[in-house]
Parts: sequence; C-alpha cells; structure tokens
Amino acid sequence: FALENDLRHALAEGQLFLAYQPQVEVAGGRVVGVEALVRWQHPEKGLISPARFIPVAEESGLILSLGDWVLREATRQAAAWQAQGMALRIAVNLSALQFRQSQLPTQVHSALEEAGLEPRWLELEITESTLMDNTEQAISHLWELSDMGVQLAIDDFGTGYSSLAYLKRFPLQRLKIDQAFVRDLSSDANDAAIVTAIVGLARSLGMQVTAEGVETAEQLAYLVDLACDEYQGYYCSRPVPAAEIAEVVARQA
Ligand code: G
Ligand code: G
Ligand code: MN
Ligand code: NA
Repeated sequence: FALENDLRHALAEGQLFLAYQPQVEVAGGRVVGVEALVRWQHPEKGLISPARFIPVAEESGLILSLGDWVLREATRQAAAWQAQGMALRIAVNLSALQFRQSQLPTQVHSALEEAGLEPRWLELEITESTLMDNTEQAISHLWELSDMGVQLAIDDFGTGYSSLAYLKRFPLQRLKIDQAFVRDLSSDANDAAIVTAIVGLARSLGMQVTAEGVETAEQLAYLVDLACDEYQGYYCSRPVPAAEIAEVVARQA
C-alpha cells in the first residue's frame, strides 16, 4: 500500500520520467528507433526500478493513468525529435490491463493527434500473454490500431505461450527476441538454435525481428550472420534520458 500511495503521488507530482533505449539496425548500425522505459525518481528512496513498481501499478489499476502519461510523453518527445530532424520510431510498452480498455484505440489516436505525430512512427509492444487474451475486444484493438497505421510488436518473444497461428492471423509487424536467448547466443548451441529459429520464423511471416539485451561484439556478429533486422542493448546504449539521445544517434551515424 505504501508503494501504491507513493506511486499515486509520483504521477501527480511529476516524479516519473522516461528513459529511452536506442533500437539499432544490425546491418549498418543506424539508430532507427527508441523504446520508452518509465523511471521513478523517488524523493527519498531514489531511483525505483519499473520491475518493482509496474506490478504494483498493474494490481492497483494505476497503470491506466501511468500508461496514459507514458503514451503522451513518449509521442510528444518523438514529435519533438522529428521536428529536430531525428526520424526515430518510438516504442511504448502496453500492459495487459491497458490493452483490455475499450477506449485504448481512441486514447492512442488522441495522444498522436495532440503530439502531432504520424501513427507510423509509433510502435506498441505487447507481450505474448496479452496477445493470447483472445477476446473479441483484444482482436478488434489489434485491427483498429493497425488500420490507424500504428505498428505492433510482440515483446519478450519466446518466454510466453503464444500460438504461432496468431502471429499469422493478426496484424503484427515485429518480434522482439527476449534477452534470455541472446545472452549466451555465441556460446550456447541451444540459445543459438532458438534465436536462429525465431529470426527464420519472423522472416517467413514477413515480420521484422529485434534482438534484445545485446551487450557484446560477439553477439552482434552472430546477429549479422543471421540477418536479424535490429537490436537493442548495452552494446549500443543503456536506456538514457531524452537529452542524451541526439548524442547516441550522432555517434552511430
Ligand atoms: O526498464 P527496465 O529498464 O528496468 O524495465 C523493466 C520492466 O518494466 C520491463 O519489463 C519493461 O517492459 C517494463 N516497463 C518499462 N516501462 C514500462 C511502461 O511504460 N509500461 C509498461 N507496461 N511496462 C514498462
Ligand atoms: O521487458 P522489456 O523488454 O520491455 O524491458 C527491457 C529491459 O531490459 C529493461 O529493464 C532494460 O533496462 C533491460 N535491458 C536493455 N538492454 C539490456 C542489456 O543489454 N542487458 C541487460 N541485462 N538488460 C538490458
Ligand atoms: Mn519492451
Ligand atoms: Na522485451
């Protein structure tokens, strides 16, 4: 409860901010997007990890207002970068509860309008379990968002239980390979086989594929060989404040 009340205040008092992690083309190394990751600067406890407070936000329903703030802040920032000549796709994580809200497409539309951002620059990340919440509404959300021109990505792919049939049936543009499979990619034959299979799956379904958690040149070299489309990870950059993104983009150009 303490954390929940603190979080409520945090939202109202502007203690949350977004960090952005670059998404990089494997071939060529160009930064083509960023993922927005929420951070909480607590006045006494310091920086609190989303791994701790997102679950609290989900249980309490606070994720709805928090998620709305993230969406508006991230699209506003992406529009500002575009205005400065930095054409970066912006990826935003959606929790399952957000995805179940009937007003989600309207909310996304209004965030884009207010920010003045074209829908094609926004990518929404959902997990496999959110995808498998196969209600009429979830399916209609996927199509409405896709018809709007928003991109849809499956986050942490490989750790959940999604039906491969859904990947084909629904309008999804990207698979993000969970970092658990990328970590030992260059030394563990099983992980290498899994990553190879996911890249092949994405390729044959006409989807883009991103490897997460890339930390070393060896991992990246492996992804080059597999012709994986994009990667994220400390090898390029940790999630950084918005003000530092221009520097990363310039360094990678
Ligand atoms: O940012 P890491 O740096 O610590 O993120 C930890 C977890 O929190 C990840 O699973 C990430 O997807 C999740 N997360 C970060 N920001 C958001 C957000 O804005 N919304 C939701 N739903 N999850 C987020
Ligand atoms: O669940 P999701 O994929 O949205 O969250 C991404 C999480 O992975 C964040 O906590 C982010 O800080 C973390 N992360 C990003 N790059 C790396 C990396 O190269 N190594 C590790 N260990 N974690 C990473
Ligand atoms: Mn994510
Ligand atoms: Na992920």
